[in-house]
This record gives sequence, C-alpha cells and structure tokens, in this order.
Amino acid sequence: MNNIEQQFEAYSSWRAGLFGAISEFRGWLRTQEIADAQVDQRLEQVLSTLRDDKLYVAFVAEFSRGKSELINAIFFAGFGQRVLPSSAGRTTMCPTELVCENRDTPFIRLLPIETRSSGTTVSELKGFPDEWTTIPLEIQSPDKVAQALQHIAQIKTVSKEVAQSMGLHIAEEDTQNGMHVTDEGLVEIPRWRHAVINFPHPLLEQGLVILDTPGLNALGTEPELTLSLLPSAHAVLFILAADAGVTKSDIQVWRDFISNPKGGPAKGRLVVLNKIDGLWDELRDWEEVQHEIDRQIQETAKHLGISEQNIYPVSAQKALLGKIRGDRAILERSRIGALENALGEEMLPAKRDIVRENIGGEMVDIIKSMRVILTQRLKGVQEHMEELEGLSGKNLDVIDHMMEKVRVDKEHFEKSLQRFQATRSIFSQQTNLLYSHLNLKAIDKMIAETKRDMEISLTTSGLKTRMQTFFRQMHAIMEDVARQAQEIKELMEGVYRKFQEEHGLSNIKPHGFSVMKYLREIKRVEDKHMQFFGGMSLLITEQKSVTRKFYESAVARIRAIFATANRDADNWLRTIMSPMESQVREHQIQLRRRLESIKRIHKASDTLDDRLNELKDVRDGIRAQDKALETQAETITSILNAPAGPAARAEPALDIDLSA
Ligand SMILES: Nc1nc2c(ncn2[C@@H]2O[C@H](COP(=O)(O)OP(=O)(O)OP(=O)(O)O)[C@@H](O)[C@H]2O)c(=O)[nH]1
Ligand SMILES: [Mg+2]
Repeated sequence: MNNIEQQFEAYSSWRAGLFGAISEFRGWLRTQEIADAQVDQRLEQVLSTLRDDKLYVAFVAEFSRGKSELINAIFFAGFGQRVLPSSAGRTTMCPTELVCENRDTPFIRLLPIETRSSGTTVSELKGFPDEWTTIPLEIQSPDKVAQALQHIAQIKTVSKEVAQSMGLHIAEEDTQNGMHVTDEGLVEIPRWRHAVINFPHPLLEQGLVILDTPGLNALGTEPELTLSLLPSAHAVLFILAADAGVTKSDIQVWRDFISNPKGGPAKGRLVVLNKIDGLWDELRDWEEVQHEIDRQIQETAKHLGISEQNIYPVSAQKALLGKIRGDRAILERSRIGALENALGEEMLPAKRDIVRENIGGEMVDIIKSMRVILTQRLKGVQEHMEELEGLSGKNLDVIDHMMEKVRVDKEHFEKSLQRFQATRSIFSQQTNLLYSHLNLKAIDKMIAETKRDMEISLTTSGLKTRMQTFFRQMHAIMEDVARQAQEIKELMEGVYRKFQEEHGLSNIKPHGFSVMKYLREIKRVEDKHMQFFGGMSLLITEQKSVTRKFYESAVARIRAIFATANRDADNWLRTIMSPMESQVREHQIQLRRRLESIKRIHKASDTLDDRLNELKDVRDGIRAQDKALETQAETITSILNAPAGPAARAEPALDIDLSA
C-alpha cells in the first residue's frame, strides 16, 4: 500500500465512523420522540453529504508531459498494464474523468464533440445519458480495455466552418495554439468532448475522481473545465517533463490554470518534474545524475517562481514498470514514493477539514437544539412537581385557585401563540422577498440580456465591460439577499425575545444567513474570467465564440452558485423557525399537562402521591435521555475532531465545540 492508499483508507474509515455515529444518533432520536421531522430531515441531509462525498484529483499540463502515464503509475499499476492510453505526440484528446459509480458495469461513456454547438455544458449533459456513447468495458481482458480506451485519443477532420461553429480555435500556423489544419485545408478536431470512465478500483469506489486533461488546446476550449472543475479540485498536479524543459506553453498553462497570484503553489497544488529517467546515463555515475536532476529542479523553480521543495522529480514510466514487475530498485529510482506521500498528505487531511467544515456546524446546531428541548422538558416537570408538592394538605379552595392560575397562564400563552401566528405571515412575506432576489428566472433574464448585449457589442473593451457589468449585477443581488436575510433574522429575534420574556422559554438566538461564500465564489469566477479573457487580444470576429465561452462557463458557474444559495436559504429558513416552533410546542404540552393533573386532583380521581410518582418517572426518563444524548454527542464530536492520520497537524484545524 502506498501512502495515498493508506491515507485514503484512514479517511474512509473516519468518514464511515462518522456516518455510523450520526445514523445511530438519528435512529435514537426517532425512538425517543425528541426530534421532529425537520431535524430528521436535516440529519438525512448530513448523511447524504457524507454518502456522496467525492475527492477530485486533476492532472494538468501541456501535451505529452506524461499526465496519463503518471495516472497509470500512481493509480492503475495494479491492473498489470497501461489503462489510459499514453503515447508520443498528442494522445488524450478530451478531458477524461475516472470514477466508480457502479462497480458491476464498467464502461466508458463519450460525449460527441458536436454537442458543443448547442451551447449546453458538459455537466448539464451528464443528466442525459442518451447524448453519450456508452461502451462496456471487459475488465477481464486488459487488451480489450486498452482498445476501448483508445477512443479518448480519437480525432476527426471537419471543414473550417464546422470547426468554427463549434467554437473551436483554429491554429493558422503550426506554432500557434489551436486545432491543427491539414494539407487539404481541413481541421483536425477531437472526436469527443468529454469522457467518463466507470472503472472498478478501490480508491474510485471510495469516492476518488481522477481527471485527466489534454494539453493546452483543450484546456482553452472547455472553460467549464478550467474555470469550474480545476479550481474546485482537492488536488491538482502540474506536470513538466525533463526532456522538454519549461517551455512557453508550459508557462502559459501554469499561469492560466494553476499558479497562485500570491506566489508559490496554492494548497493542494503539486508540481511534478517527469521523465527524469531521460537523465539516467550509464556513462555517468549516479551522483552526477542526481546532480543533473537537482540542477533541473533549480531551473524549474526559478521559471515558476516557487521554491525547490515544491517540485517532485519522478519517472512515471519507470514507476509503472517497477510496480508491474515488482522491481523495487527501479521503483526507488523512479522517486514516485515521495510524490505519492505528498499527494496523500496534501489531499486527504485537507479533504477532512472540508467535510468537517461542511457538516460540523450543522451537527453542533442539531445537538444543541436537542439539549434545549430536554432541558426545557426537565424544567417543566420539576416546576410541575413543585407545584403539586405545594398542594399537599391544602383545601379545595387553594386547589381551585391554583387551577385558575394555570388556566390564566394557558390563555395568556395561547394569545401569544396567536400573535406568533400573525408574525408568521410577516415572516412569509419577508421570505418571499428573499426568494425574489434569489429567483433563478430573474437571473436567467439578466443572463439573456448580457448575452444579447455581448453579441451586438462592437469593441473588445465593450465586451469586457459588459462581462464586468454582469458580475457587478450578480454581486449586487447577493448584497440584497444579505440585507433581506438580516431583516428576517431581526424579525425572528424579536419574536424569540418576546416569548422568552413572557413565558420563560430558553434563550436561543437564531443564527444569520451569510452570503460571504457566494460573494467570494462570484469574485473567484470573475477573477478567473477576467484573467482568461483579459489576456486575449480579441478579433471582433471572435466575439460570438467569446460570448459563447463566457456563456458556457461563467454563466453556468454563476447559475450554480445561485442554485446553491437557494437551497441554503431553504435550509436556513427551516432551521431558523424550527427551534422556536419546537419550544412553543413543548411549552404548550406542559401547560396542558399541568392543568390536567390539577384538575384530576381537584376531582380526587388521582391522589397527589400517584401523580407525583408518575412525574418522578417522567423526570428520570428525561435525565436518562439527557445522559444518552451527551454520550452520542461526545462520540460524534470526538470523531469530528480526530486529527487526520499519522501526518496530522498537532491540533485539529477546526475545533467543534459543543459546550453551550
Ligand atoms: N522516458 C519517459 N517517457 C515518458 C515518461 N512518462 C511518459 N513518457 C512518455 O511520454 C509520452 C507522452 O506521455 P503521455 O502520458 O501520453 O502524456 P500526456 O501528458 O498524457 O499527453 P497528452 O495526452 O497528449 O496531453 C509517451 O510516449 C510516454 O511513454 C517517463 O517518465 N519517462
Ligand atoms: Mg494523456
């Protein structure tokens, strides 16, 4: 087992442990009648987040640097031969995802390049299997698998007009980036736009997704890939080759897709110097070879403006060979181990932090609200018991009086409840306003307007300004959302406070709805785009293709951000009401119970002692539930806070704190 496999296993068992503890908690809540349907649904949401958890690793480089070979070496040596096609010249022609959705039916699924004409994004098309060509893989026959995977390398020739209609960039000269033109004046284009390989593999089955990309050409033509898939990948490996050095187009890929404006590689970004076996020279001693490798690393570090420790020298080819043959000496020389260690250590602890961040807050929230309910129940029973104890030895008049008091309490509470119902209608007006800001139809309208303006824009700067305006609009909408959410929060705070003051309900504060992450995300899409289009000197004849690129990538991303914001707002609105509602319900039950027992004693149908004993049982039951809740909460938080693996930092990155 290499380090990635070990780290992955540790991560998977951590995740499974968390999943188990949360499922158990959910089952327990169901049997105990503490949680309502909403809490149950929230827990289901948390569990499905854990279930669908994915880890993305992308390989990016100019063509022929050995991306596909490196993927074969790191992940597929166990297959006994090359899985992904790897050969001299351009090989991988379309972005290729390796996943395991279903281990029993391995296949390769290919999206025809013609789908580009429709302007539909790849992620949208994933919902329509009919648009794809699916070829089953016979895993028992490595040759047949290799043959089927050759599809990734397929090209076809079309006329220039057809290529242009698909928004593909044509290289007018051989030195240019773009699709190659044959002697007959036809354009060679990839046959497929995207490939998904469903392959049974232990890491893929556990949620790893590997993304192999073609060289610069295709990176540029599928903005969705570069602007959405790559930035969100948990790890990106940027590959250079020792035989090619650092060329102009390597630098372009680095600058456009990987580098961090703050200098140095960003988190989870690794730089690989591949093909070091080319420097192995029988006539030189090993020390000299190492010296030469070090020299190339220094050179590379200088070109990229990063430190030497960030560069991993390897030989993908020898690593694959060493693994398949079980030859330790070659494997050692390939230096693949150090890269695998770094990858495992960068990727998995970071991934754990992300999961922790995504569900930790929600779990803390749910546990706290369960605590509030139990505390409130306990308080109610105790007060009730005291009340009854006070009745001991009292005459009917006193009991009458007491009954009257409880009845007044109950009526008073019911009046507040009516007021509460009235605020509900204000609340729903306010939420409608919030939803009107987030309305996807309205966003679509703005998108359509942007598109129209861009298409009739006459200058490059006009195009760019229009794009900027679009981002500004999106920004402004989010700010409206933030203001509206704040208003809703204040409204709820007022309602909460009133209930607390008048009826002694527990002090709970509704939490706010933060739009920070959407704003940040919109900004990131904007920056990436302005960088992407800003560097281009556009011919005005290209405006249709620029518009389309913008449309396919930025717009798809922005729409996705708004869709997420809508979903988050739904959840927020549910949770902001839910603790309030459950408290009110609890309080109402208690009032009824108090009234009922005093009535019974009044009618002498129960003795005081019977009633008190009954209440003692109820109280003990709640105490036991409280204890059980603490045990479960403890289990869940200790898993959440567990440091990640052997290489973990001394303290967890995010401390989930359950103390009230
Ligand atoms: N000597 C040597 N050759 C390698 C190594 N890794 C890859 N190659 C060769 O380099 C060529 C390109 O490798 P690929 O894996 O196809 O490169 P790629 O980056 O996927 O290229 P595209 O798919 O065209 O973008 C192939 O002929 C490989 O055999 C290595 O470590 N050493
Ligand atoms: Mg390749």
